[in-house]
Amino acid sequence: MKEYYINDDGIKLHAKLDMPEGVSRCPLAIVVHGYTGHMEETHIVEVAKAINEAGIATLRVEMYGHGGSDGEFKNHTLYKWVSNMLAVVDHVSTLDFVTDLYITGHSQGGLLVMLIAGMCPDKFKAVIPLSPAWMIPEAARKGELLGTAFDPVNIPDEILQGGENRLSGNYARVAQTIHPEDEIARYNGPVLIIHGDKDEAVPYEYGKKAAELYKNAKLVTIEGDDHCYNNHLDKVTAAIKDFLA
Ligand code: FER
Repeated sequence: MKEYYINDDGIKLHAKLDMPEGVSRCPLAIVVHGYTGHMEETHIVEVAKAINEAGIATLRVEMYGHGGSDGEFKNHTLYKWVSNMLAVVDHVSTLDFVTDLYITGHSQGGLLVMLIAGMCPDKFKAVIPLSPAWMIPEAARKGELLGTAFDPVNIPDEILQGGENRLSGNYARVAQTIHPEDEIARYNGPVLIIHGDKDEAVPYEYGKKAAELYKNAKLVTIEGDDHCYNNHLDKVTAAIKDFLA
């Protein structure tokens, strides 16, 4: 494992590179966490391991305001994450050992994967949104995020208050301008979507709908599983290995 930082115009992004065994050149998959997440969460670690076992290097990265990267959680927005991820894509494009690129991300990281795939449709051999939270922009336009209501026109300075997970109104201002359907339409490559049908945070219907909208998507439903695959993570990793084989 190699640990280092990727620079997004002065913002340091924490990264860990893991190589599969016994290869000098191989594909690489970028792996990203969700909202309040980080690279050591069990589902992120296990997904990365499965990808390594498929002979593909992984670069786990943490976005603005998360894990060991720069920035305060309350100031993170999807634009900052998009800027961060474009810097990560630029970085991995300079790595000599890399033959092909993949990208996977969980929840808000799955939404990020969908946006980046639309922006860089030429870069990836396939993309893997996991339980993608692509309802966030629509929810921000309606004025309800994480079960908390706010005025979507007169957005308050903070939309979530108190505790560690305070969140600036700018999160909602940014999210309101994002239209994931447009980015879905811009990516024609292979897509694997994995979603638990008992997801309490991102309704399963969004995974299903995204798989219908993509031109070339496969949906794997994890029956009886929740947002972070606490019941059947083995089925998630098996589906990823199967798809990459
Ligand atoms: C929301 C629902 C889900 C939301 C964020 C999420 C900020 C993200 C979940 C995740 O990334 O795990 O209303 O608002």
